[in-house]
Amino acid sequence: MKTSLSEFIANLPKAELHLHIEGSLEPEMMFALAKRNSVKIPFTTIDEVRAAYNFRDLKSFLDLYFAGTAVLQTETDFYELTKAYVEKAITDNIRHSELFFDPQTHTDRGVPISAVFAGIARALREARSSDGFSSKMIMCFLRHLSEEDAFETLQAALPLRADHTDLWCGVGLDSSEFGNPPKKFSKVFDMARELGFRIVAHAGEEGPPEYIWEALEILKVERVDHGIKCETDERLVKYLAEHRIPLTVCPLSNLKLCVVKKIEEHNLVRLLRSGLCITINSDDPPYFGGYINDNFIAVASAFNLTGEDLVDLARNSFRSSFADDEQKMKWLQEIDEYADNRAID
Ligand code: ES4
Ligand code: ZN
Repeated sequence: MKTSLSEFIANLPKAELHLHIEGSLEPEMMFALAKRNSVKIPFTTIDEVRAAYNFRDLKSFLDLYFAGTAVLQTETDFYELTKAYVEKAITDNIRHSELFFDPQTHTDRGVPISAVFAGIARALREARSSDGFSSKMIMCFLRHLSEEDAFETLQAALPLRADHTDLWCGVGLDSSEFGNPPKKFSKVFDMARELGFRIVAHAGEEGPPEYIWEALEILKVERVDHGIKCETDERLVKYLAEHRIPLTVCPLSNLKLCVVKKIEEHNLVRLLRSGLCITINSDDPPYFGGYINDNFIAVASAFNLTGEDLVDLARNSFRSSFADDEQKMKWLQEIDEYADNRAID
């Protein structure tokens, strides 16, 4: 069967490994929740919100992102937010998604951490039973806060672990990178590892290759979120390739945050060709102008990617996931069948 590039991408089974659930808040929902919860937001129209999605760098985005999250107050809000993302993910043919969430963004405003966990988990479990949609939750520490704060968050979350063993599998690190190196969190990540959590961290999004080394050697991450600043360190690129450490790359995010000037200048295809395990993800889709398929299309068009390249990227997403091996084999088989039956026109 011959299909167009966009159809090939849309129907390709895939996993999403880098998505901040709070960053999936669409402006329409921001307004609806602001009204329901009587929270003031610094916008009067949806167009005004979209017009504000104009960023210079990571910091300028985070300021708006944190302001937007203020409308999230109750378990129901987190449930509706997650449900909306999952519905979109299912139509995009995402089979499995690993969601980042930042409890500190909410507990600092007085929202109970249990409401955050419960709302997200309820939507994910419903999607699992109604649509077979698979997912995991990865709790991230905000790196602009202290390691002590991160410890407090982990302590507060641990009593919730028993009720979320089906979903909560890992711990990550996000927020503003410069001046907040991974080594700042060495002890709390030691503890998370000892507790059996899978470990990831944002590193080399804007920051230097040294931060990626620290994420690997000190935090002992299994995947690097972004990681695209690795390229100036030849030894690091070789290490990432040899050990097949996955990078969860978010092309439209990098474009919107001015990490790259044009999508044609993105290095992910070069890194893929150098043997790195690259995956494509959406990060904070409404803020960056696209969900996962939009990210695939932008890259595929700019670099004339073949069907094989796209299949390769989708395979990487399943292989790099924290799902169990049996489940991964099923998805990889599904991809094989897909690839055997379709060609891009
Ligand atoms: C984020 Cl794009 C990005 N980078 C770092 N931390 C984040 N949290 C939400 N989006
Ligand atoms: Zn991110």
